[in-house]
Amino acid sequence: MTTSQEKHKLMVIGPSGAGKTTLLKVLGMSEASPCKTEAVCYSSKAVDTPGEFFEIPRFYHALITSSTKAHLVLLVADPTRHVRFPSMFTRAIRARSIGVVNKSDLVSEDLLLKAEAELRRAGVSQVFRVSAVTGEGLEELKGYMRACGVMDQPVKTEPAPGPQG
Ligand SMILES: Nc1nc2c(ncn2[C@@H]2O[C@H](COP(=O)(O)OP(=O)(O)OP(=O)(O)O)[C@@H](O)[C@H]2O)c(=O)[nH]1
Ligand SMILES: [Mg+2]
Repeated sequence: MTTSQEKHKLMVIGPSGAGKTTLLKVLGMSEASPCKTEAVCYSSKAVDTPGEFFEIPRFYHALITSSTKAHLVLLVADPTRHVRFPSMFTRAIRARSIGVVNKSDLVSEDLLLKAEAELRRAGVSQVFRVSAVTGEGLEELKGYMRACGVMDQPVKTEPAPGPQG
């Protein structure tokens, strides 16, 4: 049985080197160091997946099965390298999916648009542009994640009490 806590996981899927593990880390969803991800990796808040599982169709079943544990899937594209996304890939995924074009710090508008078009081909209707390195676009993405319940609301700090007496 899946508990509600297990269900509130963020999952990342996308080509090798797209920055999935780095993104999870900067979003505060994983402690893992961004080195090569070799297997599907579950943590308390996230499901990280190896790029090869997206690039080699015989591994799709592992992504589909793991997606049952996720509440939100980020389909991550790397605009520095053209990778074809399977048409309507998201139909097989068992959770809400959105697109993320990462590495927005590295490429021109033209390449960002191409990566976004690939994500839309894969079936996402919403795409965020971010850079896991500069932080660009991350606040918008976090806002979406909060609305989906996969990230806690920011803690409101009370104003410090004034001097007593
Ligand atoms: N410039 C730039 N580099 C990035 C960004 N995000 C990740 N990287 C770099 O891209 C490389 C790959 O990042 P990872 O997070 O390991 O990529 P991954 O998608 O998890 O790769 P696999 O585990 O092999 O599937 C690392 O050197 C990161 O520092 C980004 O937004 N901008
Ligand atoms: Mg990784």
